[in-house]
Amino acid sequence: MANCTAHWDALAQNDPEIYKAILGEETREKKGIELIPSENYTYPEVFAANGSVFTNKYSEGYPGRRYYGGQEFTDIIESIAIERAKKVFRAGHANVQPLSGSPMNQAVYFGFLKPGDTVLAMDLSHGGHLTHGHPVSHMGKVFNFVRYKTHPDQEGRIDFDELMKVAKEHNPKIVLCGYTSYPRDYNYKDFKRIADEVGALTMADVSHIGGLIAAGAMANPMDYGFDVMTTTTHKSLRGPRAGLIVCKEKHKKTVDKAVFPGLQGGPHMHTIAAIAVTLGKAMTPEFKEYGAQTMKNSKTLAQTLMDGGAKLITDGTDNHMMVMNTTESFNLGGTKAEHTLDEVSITTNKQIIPDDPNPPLKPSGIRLGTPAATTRGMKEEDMKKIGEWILEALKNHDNETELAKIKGAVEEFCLSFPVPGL
Ligand code: DSN
Repeated sequence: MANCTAHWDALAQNDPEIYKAILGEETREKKGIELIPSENYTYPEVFAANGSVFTNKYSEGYPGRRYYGGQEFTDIIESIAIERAKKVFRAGHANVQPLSGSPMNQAVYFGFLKPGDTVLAMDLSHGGHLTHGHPVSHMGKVFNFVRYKTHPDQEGRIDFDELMKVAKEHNPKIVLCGYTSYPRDYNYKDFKRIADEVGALTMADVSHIGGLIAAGAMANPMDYGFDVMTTTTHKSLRGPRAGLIVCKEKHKKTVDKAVFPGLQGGPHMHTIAAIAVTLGKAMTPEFKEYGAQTMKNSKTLAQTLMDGGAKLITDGTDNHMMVMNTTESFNLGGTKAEHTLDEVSITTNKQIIPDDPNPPLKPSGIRLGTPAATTRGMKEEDMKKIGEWILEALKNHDNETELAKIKGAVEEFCLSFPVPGL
């Protein structure tokens, strides 16, 4: 078996600059509270699989149909990963080769659409993602994306009347339900009804909540008859950095051909081994508990922030995340708010809010979420403390003494919550 200690010794000796930066990142991850909703701490078993000999192997094709020899073990791990993904997400077929979130979504578009075809997706400032057709993305240049939005008066929920109107007007080929900053539940039933009415395919990009779906803490679009679902594997799912696609059995050929040879070459077999491990973990009672706790933590953090005077754009949360309008709450732009929290070892990210008058690098808010903190074992009472520290830090953003005091308390608190695998 590969000797991990020898690997680290070799790196320390032969490339101390890189080794030191890795150690620095380990320390940063241990002593701070990670609240970026798309980040998480993975399992020791995932580190092992990800750093394994599969890094050495080329395996274009799919199990039993490869373009290179020596595939007896790659076929085993990819077949296991496929079967586990099908089981976890109750899907007819799974493709575990997408290298990450962007190629995963691109493969779906290229598989099902022709250039110029129309996709109906969420407006970017209301929670959509770059790969849902932002004009700066290649996808936005190749396909015609039309938009739906959230409703400002209904706790930020999707405006389904508007969605139906836009769908009827544009006859999209795909109706896409998926977000990167939408704190409400995804209403799959209404999406399916509207897509059926205009004869469109249904696609869900559940990258943020894939783990919560696997844990049974949130609804699964495949149970509502969706055609395709995509998810990254490193967010709430707690796996390696990658993506996967599940779909109805009848779409197997389209999806597989779109990923390889359509878009990608050699799959990253070390990552696929780690995805298989992740999906094995996702089937355990502990993971079910993790999903439920992540949601409870999110609700508690949101309530603590709102009780302390913070304006959340949806006045609450139905999932693992929340978006705070820091400009309205504390007269503090999102960039300054993010930096202030960095100063007290609480990591968040600046975030545009619906129809933000400010640009993405200087937006009006921040985004926070609980998957990573929950992985470390933090519970509701810890969320209350964290919420109080956030409020204190934002209110005292120009008081260095106060910020230093909060940072000390945060770092001491973190010591009692070990990071898995470190
Ligand atoms: N970067 C991811 C996020 O933070 O939501 C999406 O790709």
